[in-house]
Amino acid sequence: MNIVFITPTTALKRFPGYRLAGKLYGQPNSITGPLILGGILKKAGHHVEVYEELNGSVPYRRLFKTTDVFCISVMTSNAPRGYELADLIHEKSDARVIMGGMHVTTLPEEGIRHADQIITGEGEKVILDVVEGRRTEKIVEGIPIKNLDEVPWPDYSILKTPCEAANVISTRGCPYRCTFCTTSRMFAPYRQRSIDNVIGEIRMYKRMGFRYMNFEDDNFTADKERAKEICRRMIASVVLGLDADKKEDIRRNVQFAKNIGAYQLQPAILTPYPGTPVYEQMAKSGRMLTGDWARFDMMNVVFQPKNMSPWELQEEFYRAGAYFYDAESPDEIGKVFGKEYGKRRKRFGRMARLGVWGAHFCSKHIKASIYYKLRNCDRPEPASKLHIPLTAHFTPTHCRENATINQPV
Ligand code: B12
Ligand code: SF4
Repeated sequence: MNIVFITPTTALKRFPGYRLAGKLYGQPNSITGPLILGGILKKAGHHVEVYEELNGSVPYRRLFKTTDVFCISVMTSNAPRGYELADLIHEKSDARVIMGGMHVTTLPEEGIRHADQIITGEGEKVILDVVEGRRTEKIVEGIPIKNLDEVPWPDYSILKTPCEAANVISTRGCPYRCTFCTTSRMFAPYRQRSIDNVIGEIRMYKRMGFRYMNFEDDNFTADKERAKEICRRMIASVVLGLDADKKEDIRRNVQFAKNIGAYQLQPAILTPYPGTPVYEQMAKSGRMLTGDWARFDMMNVVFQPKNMSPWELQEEFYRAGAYFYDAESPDEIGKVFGKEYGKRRKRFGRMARLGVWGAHFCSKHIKASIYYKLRNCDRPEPASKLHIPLTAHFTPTHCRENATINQPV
């Protein structure tokens, strides 16, 4: 069979200017689920191609004619585009559409309105049976793999869109349960790969000629001794807008990331994802500002924060970027990581400042823009008006809440 995996993305992220900024921020890289699942299908004799809309264009016209099964990988912010694609595929071809990933694991009833079948949770153990027609239920529950060393390494030979960095994920899930976190629920329980297995994968990427590799574990330092053994931490990740957060706390966290000499800052606005306790809490107490999934990308405020207005939080996000990627930082980065990184940082800093300027401009002058609405919204819409589900649970039984909910670490 001809099988095509697509990881969709929003219209904004398909825009060439956005792709360019993404390249300056870091090397194009790929979500590994489709590469792992595609690799399993290829090994079973199928022809597989994998595309990421974020990184390049997809030859849909050709694919509509030649593909038997489309597999769409759906997270919350790309769900509307994923559904649009699924409807288009059904209209233009006879291919089947299977969906999987974070969002449809949480809300399979929403996804199944557009797909022929949904696989919830981890797909490795069931993908072949579903594609080859031995499992025909509309919603198939994926089974978490106990021994991660059994998972095949991602197969980059089937990836058709640009990719300069290989993603290494040495664990799945996290021992904690922050109330806003999707992945600790999606990939439960927390599991580690053996260090030998991880090193083997890294060696393979070196042989393949990858110059860059990213550790993309959700909580790489959960087991500090193990983390030290693999490599030293280079990326600082900060969540902005927790109920306990005041502006000073956010600024202190960003300052900390700068003080430790982190190469990259990934400021992320707290995003109440369906399936998390924070989502239910916000939806039920009427604090959600929108039900437009495309805005759930951790760069837009979609809820009413406790200690500041939505726009103030959005501004703190911009401030964090501007402060971290300031005009002096390229020199410091250049000294530690080399000239090439210094230059890259300089270009990224400029693009980031341009983006912030654009968002501010829209917030003041373009009434139809989301930024204008955010700046001028004084009160959230009641959830009933937003048409969002008030509760959403991961369907797999192993993911149901059974642990104490921890505060972020
Ligand atoms: C690497 C990564 C990226 C990379 C590459 C992703 C890409 N090109 O789209 C980059 C940096 C570019 C990125 C970008 C973004 N990301 Co990201 N990313 C990750 C990360 C860290 C690892 C992904 C991964 O490889 N996981 C491991 C593999 C094994 O899991 P998987 O891919 O989900 O696949 C398994 C299952 O989901 C399922 N499955 C997946 N796809 C399919 C498809 C089918 C048909 C089937 C049957 C099954 C199936 O089976 C797979 C095997 O078990 C995850 C966190 C995480 N732990 O997953 C966040 C994560 C997916 N990203 C997230 C977000 C928010 C984003 C951005 C919106 C960030 C932004 N502000 O722009 C963008 C959106 C990109 C887009 N496509 O629109 C969130 C999504 C939350 C949610 N509930 O939607 C996550 C979960 C991080 C988090 N902190 O919560 N991301
Ligand atoms: S520390 Fe919290 S946010 Fe980070 S992966 Fe673990 S549960 Fe999720």
